[in-house]
Parts: sequence; structure tokens; C-alpha cells
Amino acid sequence: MDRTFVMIKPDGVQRGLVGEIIARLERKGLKLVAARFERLPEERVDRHYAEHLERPFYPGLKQYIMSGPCLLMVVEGRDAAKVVRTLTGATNPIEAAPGTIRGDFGLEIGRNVIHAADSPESAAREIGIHFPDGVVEYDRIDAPVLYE
Ligand code: IDP
Ligand code: MG
Repeated sequence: MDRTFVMIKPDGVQRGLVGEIIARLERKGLKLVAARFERLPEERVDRHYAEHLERPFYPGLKQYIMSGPCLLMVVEGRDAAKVVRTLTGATNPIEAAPGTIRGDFGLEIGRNVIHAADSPESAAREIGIHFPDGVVEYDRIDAPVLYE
């Protein structure tokens, strides 16, 4: 089964959206297999966002991500990375469709509530960075009715 990395950013935590966001992932049928609530250390933010280090918005992005605690998660399900990106919506909440997390809860690109790995390859890389000791393996009782 596929896994992906999801993170509720500090604005999502401060605005009390943690429960709402986890509920959406659970209701979709995704299985939560790892979670940790923490303030990210600078070194891990730089590794996580390695592809953006040279971007003009990076200093602001880093300050935002380190401004408070984040909820880091790994979820499991068929095509998990794609499924979670669809639930998350476009990077800029102005363009994100209603019904998506960013479309329903965000107003601007620099405060877009949630991070989701953009591909299975990114998911594997990000899970390795944030959960190097692995995830929790178990069966969800509804698995037989979620998949054909
Ligand atoms: P993604 O989060 O949808 O994968 P990326 O292009 O990978 O989007 O950008 C990573 C994060 O950097 C975004 O979620 C957003 O928080 C921030 N970001 C991207 N572009 C801008 C920008 O132009 N201004 C401010 N922040 C940005
Ligand atoms: Mg990205």
C-alpha cells in the first residue's frame, strides 16, 4: 500500500484546524500510520524544503514553518500521495477549489494551512526525513470495504 507525508502547518494548528483536517483524511479512508506534534528544527526545515532553498520566498517560508508547532503525519492508502494532494488543493488558496483544505480554509499562498508530498518519490524522501524510525503497522477494520 502507498504512503504519503502530510503536515499541518503552524497556521492550521493555531487556527484549531487539526481535528477538521485529520477527520477529512480519515473519512476519505486513509489510514494514519504515524503522527508527531513538534516545532521543526531549522536543519530539518531546510532538508524538507531543499528544492526551495534558493527561492526568494524561502526565508519567509522558513520563518512561517518555524513560527509554531506543526502536526506531522504519514497516511496510507492506494495512491496516497495523489489522493492527499487532491484533498489539499492548489498551492495558492485563492485558486484552490472549494471543498479542498486550502480552498476551504486559506486566503493566501504564504499561509496555506497544510503541506502534502507532491509524488510517491517526494513522499518517500519526506517520510525518511521526518520519521526515520518508520511507521506503525496495523490493519484498519474497514479495509475490505474501501477497496475492490
Ligand atoms: P506545495 O506546498 O503545493 O507543494 P510548493 O510550490 O512546493 O507548493 O511550495 C512550498 C510552499 O512554499 C507552499 O506550500 C507555500 O507555503 C510556500 N510558497 C510557495 N510559493 C510561494 C510564494 O510565492 N510566496 C510565499 N510562499 C510560497
Ligand atoms: Mg511542494
